[in-house]
Amino acid sequence: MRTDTGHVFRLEDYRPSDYLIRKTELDFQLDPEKTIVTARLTIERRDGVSLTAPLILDGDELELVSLQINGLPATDYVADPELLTINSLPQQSPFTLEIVTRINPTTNRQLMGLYRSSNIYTTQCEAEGFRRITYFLDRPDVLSVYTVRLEADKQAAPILLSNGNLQEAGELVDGRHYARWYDPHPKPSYLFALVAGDLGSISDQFPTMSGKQVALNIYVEHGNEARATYAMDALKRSMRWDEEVYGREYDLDIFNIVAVSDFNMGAMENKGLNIFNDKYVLADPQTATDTDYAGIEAVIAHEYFHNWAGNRITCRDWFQLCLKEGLTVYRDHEFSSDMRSRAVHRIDEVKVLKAQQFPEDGGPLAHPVRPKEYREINNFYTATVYEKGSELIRMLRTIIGDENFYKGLDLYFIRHDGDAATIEDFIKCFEDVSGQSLTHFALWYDQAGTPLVTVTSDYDAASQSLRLTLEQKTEPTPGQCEKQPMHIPVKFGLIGTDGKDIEISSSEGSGLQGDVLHLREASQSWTFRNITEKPVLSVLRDFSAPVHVAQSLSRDEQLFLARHDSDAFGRWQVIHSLMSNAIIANVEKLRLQQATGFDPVLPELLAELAQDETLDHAFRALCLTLPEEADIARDIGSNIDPDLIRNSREALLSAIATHGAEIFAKTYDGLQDAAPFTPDADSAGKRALKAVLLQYLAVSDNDPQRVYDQFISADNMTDKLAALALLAHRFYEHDFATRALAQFEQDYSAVPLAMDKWFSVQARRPASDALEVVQSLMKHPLFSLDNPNRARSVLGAFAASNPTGFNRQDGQAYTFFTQLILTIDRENPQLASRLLTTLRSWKTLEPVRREHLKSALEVIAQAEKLSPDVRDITERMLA
Ligand code: B3K
Ligand code: ZN
Repeated sequence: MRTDTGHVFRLEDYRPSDYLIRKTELDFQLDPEKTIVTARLTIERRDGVSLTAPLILDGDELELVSLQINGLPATDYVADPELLTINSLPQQSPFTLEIVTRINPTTNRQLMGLYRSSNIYTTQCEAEGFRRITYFLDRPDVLSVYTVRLEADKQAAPILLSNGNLQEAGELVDGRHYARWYDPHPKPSYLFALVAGDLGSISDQFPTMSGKQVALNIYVEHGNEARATYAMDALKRSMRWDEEVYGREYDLDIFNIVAVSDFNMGAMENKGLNIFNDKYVLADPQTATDTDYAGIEAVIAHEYFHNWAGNRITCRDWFQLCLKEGLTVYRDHEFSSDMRSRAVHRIDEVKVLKAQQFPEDGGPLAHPVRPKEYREINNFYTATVYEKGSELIRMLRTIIGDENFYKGLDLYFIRHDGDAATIEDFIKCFEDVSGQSLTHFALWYDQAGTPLVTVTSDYDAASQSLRLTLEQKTEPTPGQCEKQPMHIPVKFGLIGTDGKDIEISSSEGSGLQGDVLHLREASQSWTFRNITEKPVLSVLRDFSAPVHVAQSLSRDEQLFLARHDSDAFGRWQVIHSLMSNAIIANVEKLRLQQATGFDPVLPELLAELAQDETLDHAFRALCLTLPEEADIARDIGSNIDPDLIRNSREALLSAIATHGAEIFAKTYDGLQDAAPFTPDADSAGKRALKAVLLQYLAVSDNDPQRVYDQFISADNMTDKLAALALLAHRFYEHDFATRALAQFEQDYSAVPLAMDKWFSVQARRPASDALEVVQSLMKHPLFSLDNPNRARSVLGAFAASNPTGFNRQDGQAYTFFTQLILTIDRENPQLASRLLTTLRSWKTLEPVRREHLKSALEVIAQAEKLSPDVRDITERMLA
C-alpha cells in the first residue's frame, strides 16, 4: 500500500513540465501475474529548459526491468517503485526512452492501473493510475499520441481492446494473438485504457451528422448480452443529442464500451473505450429498477459527452477537475431532461444536490468547486466538484442567456480543441461572446459554502407597491473565514389571488432581467409598482442558484403556493418544507416529552394531490414522498437525535396515511396496469406513484397482505423491490417478510446486481438490531469486501441510509464501521475513503453519539499505516 507522504499540492504551485511526451508506443505481454509492459516514449525538452534538467517520471508500486535511451542502456538514473529519475539525457531533443516494467494485475486490489476482474484484464487510470503501469509524466497537461499493442493467450483473452481505431490483429505462435490500436487524438495518460478477456458483445452502427458510420460495441460477460440493449439505445440517443444540441460529432471509427463487475466508481470516459461498472450497463425488467434504467441512460450519456468535454479538451491540472466534470454533469442533466420530464428531473437533481452536496459544503469536508489544494486528488471527485460544478454552468447560462451560452461553448470547443485548459480559459469564452465581465460570477469557483439568501417583502396597498429585499451570507468554511457576496441569479414570480403570475416589466433597483433578480451585493432591494393586490412571492424558481433560502411565509401562503405555483420545482419545494417543518415541530415536542399532533391541512393537501389527474404521476409521487430522515436532520442542523426524527416522521406518515387511506387505495388500484413493462418516464412515474401510495397503505392497513400481493404479482423489479423494502422494513417479524426475502434470494442468487439490492434492503432496516443484521449479512456466502458494489450495498447502505440503526446510542456501529474502514483501506483505499465520507456530518449529532463517533474516528487517525486517501479524509473530518 502507498502510504501518506503528507505532501500538499497547491494550485498556485502549478508549472508546466520540463519535458513533453509526443508519442507513446506501448506493448503489453499480458499475463495474470507477470505482465510485461514496454513503453517507447518520444520525449521533447521544452524550449528554454536546461540541458541538464533531469527527467522525473511518476511511478506507483512499479518494478523496472530495463531502461534504454535512444536504443542504448541507460546508466545515470535512480529507479524506485514511486519515481524514476533520469539524470543524463541526450542534448538533442526529441529523444526516445524505452522503459520495461513488470506488473501483477491479479494482486492489484486497489482497482487502479491494470487489474483483473472476473478473469478480464481491465484498467482504470484517472486520476493517477497510469503510473501503476509504466513510469510516465502522469499529469493531464502532457498530451501524447498512443499506439498500443496487446498480446495475450487467445483462448483466455480472445478480445483485445484499447483506445482509438484497430490497426492490425493476428495470430502468433503458442496459442497467442495480438492486436494493435492507434488513437490519433493526443490525450493525457488518465484516458488510456485496455481491456482483454473472453467477453460477449452486442454491436450496432451510428451514422454521424457528416455521414460517417461509427461501429458501436458493448462488451459484457457471456450470457449478459441481452441486458445491454438499453445501454446501446441510450448511447445512440446520446450521440444524436450531442450533435443536435451542441453540434458535437464523434471522431473515431469505433466506440467501445466494456462492463466490468469490480469497479470503484460508476464509469470511465477513456477515449473510444469507455469502461463501466456493470451496474450502469446491464438492465432488464426482471433485474433493474426504473432508477437503474435512468442511471444507465445518464451515465452512458455522461461518459459519451466527455468525448468533447474532457477528452478533446482536457484539464491543465487536477485543480481544474470541474472544468470537465461540472460541464459534463450539466450536459447529462440536460440530456435526461430532454428524454424525460424536465420538471421532474429538475426536482430529482436538486434532491441529490441537497442530499449530497449541501452536507459537504456545510461540514468539515467543504471545499471550493475548484479546490486550491489537495493531499489526495481521489478525494476530490465530490458532489461539490460534480453537482455544484453543474449548477455553476446552469447559473452561467441564466446569467448570459441561451444564445450567448451556446455561442460561448462553440467558441470553447473551437478555441481549446486539443488543449489542457483552465476555468479561466472557459470563462473567457463566455466573456468574449457576451461582452460581459464574469469576474464576479467566477467567485463561485473559488469560494466554498452554501450562501443563505434571506427574503423579506413589504407590500404597501396605498401606493400599490411591493418592496423586495434579498440578503446573502455565507458561513465560514475550513480555510476560508471571510466570504464575499456572490453573484446569485434568483428566478422569481409574484402570484395574484387568482393563482396566476403577475406580469413584471420593471423595478426600481438594479439587476432585474426578465424573471431573474441578480443579487450581487450583501443586500439589495427592488420596488415593483402597480401591484394592485398583495401577491404571494415564489422565489428561487427552478432552483436557479445553489443556495439556502430563508423566507417567512405564512401557512396560508405556503398552502397557496403548494396549489398554485406555476413553477413545478417551487411547488414541490414548498410541500417539502411544509412536511419538514411539521416533522421538526414534532421533534421539538418529543424532545420535551410533550404530546404531538399534526395540523390536518397537510394530509388534506396530499390526498388532494394524489388524485389530481392534471399532474403527472412522477410529480405526484415526488410531492407525496416525505423528506428522508437525513433531509430532516440537515434542516435541523445540530444536536441531531436520529430516533426522535424517525419517530416524528413516522407520526406524520401515519397521519397522512390515515387521512388519505380511501383515496390512496382508489388511486393505487387505478394504477394497476396490465400492459407489459416499459422503462419510459411515464410508466416509471406510475410505478413511483404506486410505490409511495403502497407505503401509506401499508401503514394504514397495518397489515402486509397488500404489499405481499404486489411482491408476488410484480412483473418487474421496480414494483417487486418497492414491496420487498416495505416488507423488510415495516413487517420484518411477519412471515411474509421472511418468505419474500427467501424467495428473492432464491430467484436472484446468480444475478449480482439484484443481490446487491437484497443486501441493501436488509442493511437499511431501521431497527435497534440493525448492526447484528449487517454482521450476519457479512457472513453470507455471497458477501465480499473485494467487490465495491457489494461492499457498498451493505456498508454504504448501513452508514448512509439507516440513520437509526447506524447511530445507535452506544456507538457500537461506529466502532464496527471504522474498523472495517481500516480493513478495506489495506486493499482498496479509494473504496475505504469513499465509505468514510458518509460520516461527514458527524459534528451535527447530539453530544453522546458525537463523542462516540469522534473516538471511532480518532482510532482511524492513530492507525499506523493509512493510505493518503483515508488519512486525508480522517484528518479533515477531525480538524
Ligand atoms: N472521470 C471518471 C471518474 C474518475 C474517478 C477517479 N477517482 C468518471 C466520470 O466522472 O465520468
Ligand atoms: Zn465525468
